[in-house]
Amino acid sequence: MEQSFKLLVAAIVAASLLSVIMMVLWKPLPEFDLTNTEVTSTDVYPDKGSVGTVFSIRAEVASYPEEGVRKCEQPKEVRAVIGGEKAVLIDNGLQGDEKENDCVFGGTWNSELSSGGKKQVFIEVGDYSGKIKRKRVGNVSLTETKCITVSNGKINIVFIGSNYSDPGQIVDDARIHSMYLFNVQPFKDYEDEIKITALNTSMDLDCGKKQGVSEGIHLIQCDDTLISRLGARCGADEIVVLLNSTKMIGSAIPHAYVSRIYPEILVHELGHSFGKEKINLGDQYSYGISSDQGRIEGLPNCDVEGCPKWDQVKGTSCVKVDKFGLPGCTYTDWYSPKKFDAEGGVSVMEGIEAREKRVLSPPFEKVGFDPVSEQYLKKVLEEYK
Ligand SMILES: [Ca+2]
Ligand SMILES: [Zn+2]
Repeated sequence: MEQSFKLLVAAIVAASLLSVIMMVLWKPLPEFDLTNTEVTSTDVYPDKGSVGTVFSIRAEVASYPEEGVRKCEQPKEVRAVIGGEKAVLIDNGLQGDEKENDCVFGGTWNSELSSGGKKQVFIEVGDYSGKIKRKRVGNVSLTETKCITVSNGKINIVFIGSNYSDPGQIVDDARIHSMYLFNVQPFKDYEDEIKITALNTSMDLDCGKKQGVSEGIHLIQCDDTLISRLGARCGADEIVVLLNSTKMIGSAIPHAYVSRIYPEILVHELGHSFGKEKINLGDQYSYGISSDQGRIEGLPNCDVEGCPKWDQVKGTSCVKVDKFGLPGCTYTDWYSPKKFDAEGGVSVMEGIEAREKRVLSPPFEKVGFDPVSEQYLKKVLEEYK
């Protein structure tokens, strides 16, 4: 008798423990009624682009249980379906969807693995029983990313656009930039050897500012891994990144980056990036620090006192002061091959001052390289040939 009583107590204790555990583990399914749910406004940005473009999608999904009542409930899933590919949309305030739990769901779709063409866009809302409500909300057009030959030759300079709204625009831009470049020596002499390729993409190459050599100087930094991969697709020897911006900006290393409306700045940046070294030509203006404070070990167009590097090169000298009146060629203890001369052949590596403008069209500033820089670029071009 006592034995069975103990067993009974043990059984009751076990059963109540189990129910406590069950109560902790078991959560009721959220209440969600698909029948009253509507997909109202939607937004897909951009509405066209090249393969590889990341699209942002927003959709408003709300329940209308009775006249005049709008509720933000949590469906099991809200997703966009674009050309058969799915992108989950979330209402947590972190997906470009405005506030948390405000019926606006957001997410992104990376078109990298898609083919070109017109794609239908649907928004799907799923409930907890597996039912789905589907609404067609529009289309996006995807352009195949292609390497388009602008001019023929062996040394391949590939132009890649960042954030272009029209992927085809890059072809026209590459043509204008290269025509300008072919007016500058030594590129002029190598026009027949240089191939110009444009990659028609509207991808965002994630270009932003980063801190430069000194306070106040900003450089451009993009997703260079992606850029190198895109360039390799077109067999690039050199890559130029055109930014869809009208700001007077340019930067170099490892590629040349420039606003699409300033081919003058491109020549300067290409001076830095053109060639197989990490830094090729240097800035012929002073950074305000000496060479033992800096990280650059040597530059073909800057030299120590006496300038032994170019004492055999015609038309050069050994100049202490840059065009801003400061001593130095990159570093304060280095010298330039040519004295600044605003009238005559200004070396573009002294720093470029372009006229402020709004569009990519002539007149462009006349620029050139000094004999030492020109000779260096010629050597690089010969090595590529
Ligand atoms: Ca939201
Ligand atoms: Zn520079």
